[in-house]
Amino acid sequence: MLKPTATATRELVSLDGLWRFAVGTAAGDQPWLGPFDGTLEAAVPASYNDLFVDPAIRDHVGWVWYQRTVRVPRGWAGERILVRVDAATHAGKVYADDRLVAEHSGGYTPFEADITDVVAAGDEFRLTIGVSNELTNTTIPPGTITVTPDGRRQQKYLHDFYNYSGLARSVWLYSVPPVRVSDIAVVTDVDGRTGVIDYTVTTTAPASVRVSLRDAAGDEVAAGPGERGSLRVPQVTLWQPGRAYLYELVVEIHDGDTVLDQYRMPVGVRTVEVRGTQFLINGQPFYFTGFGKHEDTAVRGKGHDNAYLVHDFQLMDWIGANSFRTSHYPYAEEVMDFADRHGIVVIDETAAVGLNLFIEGGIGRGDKRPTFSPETMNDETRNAHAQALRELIARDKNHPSVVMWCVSNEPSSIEEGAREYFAPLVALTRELDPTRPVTYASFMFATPGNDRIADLFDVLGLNRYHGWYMANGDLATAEADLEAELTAWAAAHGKPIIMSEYGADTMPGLHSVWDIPWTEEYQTAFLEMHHRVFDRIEAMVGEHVWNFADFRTSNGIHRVDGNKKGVFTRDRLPKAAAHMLRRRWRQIGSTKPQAPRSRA
Ligand code: BDP
Repeated sequence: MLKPTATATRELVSLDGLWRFAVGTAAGDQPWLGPFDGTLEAAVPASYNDLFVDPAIRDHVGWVWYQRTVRVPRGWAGERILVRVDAATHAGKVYADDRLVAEHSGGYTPFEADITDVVAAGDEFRLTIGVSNELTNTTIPPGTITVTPDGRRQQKYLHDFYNYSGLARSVWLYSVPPVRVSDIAVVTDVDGRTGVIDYTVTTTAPASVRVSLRDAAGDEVAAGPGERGSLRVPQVTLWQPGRAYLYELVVEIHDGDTVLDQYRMPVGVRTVEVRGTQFLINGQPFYFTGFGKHEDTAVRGKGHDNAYLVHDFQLMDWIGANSFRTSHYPYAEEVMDFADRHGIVVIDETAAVGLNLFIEGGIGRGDKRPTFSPETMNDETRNAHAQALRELIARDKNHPSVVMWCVSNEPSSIEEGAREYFAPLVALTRELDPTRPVTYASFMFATPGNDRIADLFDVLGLNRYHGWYMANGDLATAEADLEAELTAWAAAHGKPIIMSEYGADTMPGLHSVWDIPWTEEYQTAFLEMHHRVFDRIEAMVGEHVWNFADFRTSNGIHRVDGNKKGVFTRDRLPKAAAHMLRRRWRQIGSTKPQAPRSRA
């Protein structure tokens, strides 16, 4: 799905700002039929939960409503007119005046409505968007709705981060020509010093297509006619981690000399490959350093914010991180574009987090129901998961920064039914994108002996908490356990391993000369212990600390004002461990560190 953009033939109006807002039935039974009662207004983009002080809004389970008046630019007569919602978490319904024009499930991927037949150029219309935060056993991510004895509906879920909801990303009104480019797919390769760009253009009607590739100076370096083809760029400048270089692909539809449509897209030329226990980018072994992140800030919740985008990437640069994982859902497209432009490598994850009744919310034993069964994660769940994969890959397939798809975070891969659930999803991922490796982040109770799905994947992602949830406060035991575990995984599969999560909750300002959990010294010693072990294991190809920053969670006795495993606080101040990571990562760059030779 193409990102809306302004070109010679397309226009774009941002609908971000303040919208009228109402919760549940406060807006009436059919809120789209007229202006809401009440005076609430909500910011878009932002999660709505923390904007208000009313707990009834924060804890509401079900639909909320956003509304505003929109004027269609008068020059748009004869064009197709669309509304694009970058994200409605977790389900959305769009109404133009009284008419339902789009519905969508899945909280982190975009959808759009063609409203050409409902509105007119130059006129105003009422745009109403309903957003539901409900999670069930057939949504991705899954959850359960319970009712308290006094009749309150409560949303439970199997992940720890807070269930922020609303219009957390931008909403757009845009125009496109009737005959237009509806999709573009590029796959890049390198042949000696020549870059190869295979492209496929999809159009809404048979049309004469021409593509042109411009370098960063704007000079055409390759061109071709037709809906598909292969462009060759002699002396190509590659997209490299830390050294991004982007060409621009200009796709045009012509009728004689008239340009009917034009779309412009950045393209980075790079290759990705798994060979043995190595992860190669442009043929060079790549060692991932960085974080699992969250889209999470005070007040705006998961609302996209360009200031935090810039600042987070500045901090990743400061600390020497070369990569991150979009734990635990697809991030805003602005983030992916920024990673493309700044050479940050991304592992792109679906919102399939919490497919696990064996653990709940990270720790603690859950109930004994099976995770995969008709009553729990079933065929319908898998269909929703497949749809989430389709939409993720449709949206992000052209980003050079994305080097791997992550199908799920911490599924109960040890239970009966896990393989039947995951094998078709991995096959679907490979069919949709044969070029990128596929991974999953495995949970701490999975071992090479009991895990049923690891062999389906190219790279093993391990989320492990030796020294935190296990052997808490005992780093000597943790070190031995971690080394034994990594050695066993490496021996069992002969695949590259990324530590996709390791981290310790840390309260900034707590200090100790001993190994006392929650202190800044403990977080540092905990991470250093991991690094010693990683450097001794050949199959390790990366380390992603959990988490970049502290983040909001649902309530629970093991959470103090949220999850505190951040290397930065929620307002992005460094804890002591940040300085240690900075020394290590800036020194190693993207090259796997070698363990110092033993002093035998
Ligand atoms: C892991 C989850 C992650 C949690 C983390 C934790 O993947 O989302 O935040 O544990 O408990 O199980 O800190």
